[in-house]
Amino acid sequence: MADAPVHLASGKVREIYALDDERLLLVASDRISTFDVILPTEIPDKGRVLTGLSGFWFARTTHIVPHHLLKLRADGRSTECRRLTMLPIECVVRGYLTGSGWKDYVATGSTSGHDLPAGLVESQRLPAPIFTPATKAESGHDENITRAQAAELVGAELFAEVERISIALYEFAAEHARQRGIVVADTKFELGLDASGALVLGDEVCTPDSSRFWPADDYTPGRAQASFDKQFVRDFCETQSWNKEAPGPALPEAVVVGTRARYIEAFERLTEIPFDRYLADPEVVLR
Ligand code: PZK
Repeated sequence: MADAPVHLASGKVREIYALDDERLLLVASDRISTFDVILPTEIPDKGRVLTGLSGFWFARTTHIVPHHLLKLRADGRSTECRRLTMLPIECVVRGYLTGSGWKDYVATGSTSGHDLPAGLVESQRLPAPIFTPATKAESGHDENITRAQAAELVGAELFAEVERISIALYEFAAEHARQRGIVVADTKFELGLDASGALVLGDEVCTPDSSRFWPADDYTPGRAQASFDKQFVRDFCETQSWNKEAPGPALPEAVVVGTRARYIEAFERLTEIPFDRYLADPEVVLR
């Protein structure tokens, strides 16, 4: 018999286990966070949607970079992956000016050392996607760093490759998504090195948790955009007298049902695979 997996770490909504010296098990829960707080109510199948989407992107981007995925388990939320030595930076790519990139721009006219044109408005599409690395904060918030700081952390040669790969991955996914009515405003990748020193894509890829997904049909520059996946949750939370500190409010059934439908809609639009087929055989996303 195989040994029971050893729990290594908990993310906000995922767990990571060691299978052996070479392999990890990533398990995506149905937990949901908003305003950085985990809510007491789960969204059924959310972890499966995110796991399936990541698998879909991994399988379709091997012309850009190899990935860590070895197997999608039958539960649809667990992936066996190769153990890597993760780089100490978050590889963030922004195609649109929002979140901390927008905040940095308003304060300084630049973000992560990219001098941007004057007069950009909130949520505006950038002339070209930019690489805006961040540090991995042990607890709490990642901090944007300049490209020069990131190059110091990983070395100039590796940095250049990481930047090129990250931009290429974002361009591929954002173009695919845009054709299917979803704007991927920005996204975060995690890359690592395998035993031979090759760069490998890890973590999750272009999911609603690692990216900002916006519905393309009401994209309007000059204001904040609705979230494709979490808008019902945010709208509900705004009706509550909640100070945005833990614990967050429990979600009504209608918000759970509506939000689950949005996750499944994102999955089906992007993969063009019925979610039921994914549940019957998760590895369908890899073909
Ligand atoms: C790794 N994380 C983040 C994910 C968590 C934390 N292939 C890999 N090799 C070595 N380490 C990691 C990976 C991956 N992916 C990823 N931390 C380590 C993370 C999920 C749950 F608690």
